[in-house]
Amino acid sequence: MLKLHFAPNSRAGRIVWLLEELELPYEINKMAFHPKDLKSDEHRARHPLGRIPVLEDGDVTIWESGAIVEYVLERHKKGGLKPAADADTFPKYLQWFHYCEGMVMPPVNTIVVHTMLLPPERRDETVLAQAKKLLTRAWAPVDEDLADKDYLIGDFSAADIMLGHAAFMSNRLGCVPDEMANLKAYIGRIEARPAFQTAITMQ
Ligand SMILES: N[C@@H](CCC(=O)N[C@@H](CS)C(=O)NCC(=O)O)C(=O)O
Repeated sequence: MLKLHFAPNSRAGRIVWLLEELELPYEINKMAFHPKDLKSDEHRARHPLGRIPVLEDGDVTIWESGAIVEYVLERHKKGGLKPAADADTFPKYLQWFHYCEGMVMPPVNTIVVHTMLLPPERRDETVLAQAKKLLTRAWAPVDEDLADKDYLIGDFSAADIMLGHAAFMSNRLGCVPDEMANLKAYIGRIEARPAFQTAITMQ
């Protein structure tokens, strides 16, 4: 059975969400989002940097949330969540899927570091303000693209699992302004999905 190494309020939620959407059986190793668990020898043996998510599937151990999503879709998908390579929506699917870790998550990481992870005396307001500006700016093309559709390529897809999760996180950080009405409505649709609820409330 698939085994997910997980901690709450993290990208590991993307994988729970995916597995729930696909109705695949899985087990979870719940860890604390804390160095005592993530940087333990046991977890570093799974992921050299002591990060999550990590997925185990028999002899396979794989990390990087996007790679895990692709892996599960290719090896275990029970239909859908990814358009065929010759579909009109395929380029956009790839674009938004990779925009998540490529463009959106770097400023999210900086914001989390300078609001939560660093001790107050090492937090830098200038770096924080710049990251917030960058993050808000990164959402503008997504907001624009969502003007005429419910999800990133029309139908719900794994691109929504990546970028939709990042949108939810960014909104929680206060970096999705009200003027981005399409994006706000999109986040509402994401939040209403039962599989997302399961993932996001898992502790
Ligand atoms: N690009 C990686 C990022 C993995 C990552 O940094 N995960 C965070 C949680 S969202 C983590 O494990 N942080 C613990 C740490 O930095 O020590 C992915 O998408 O899986």
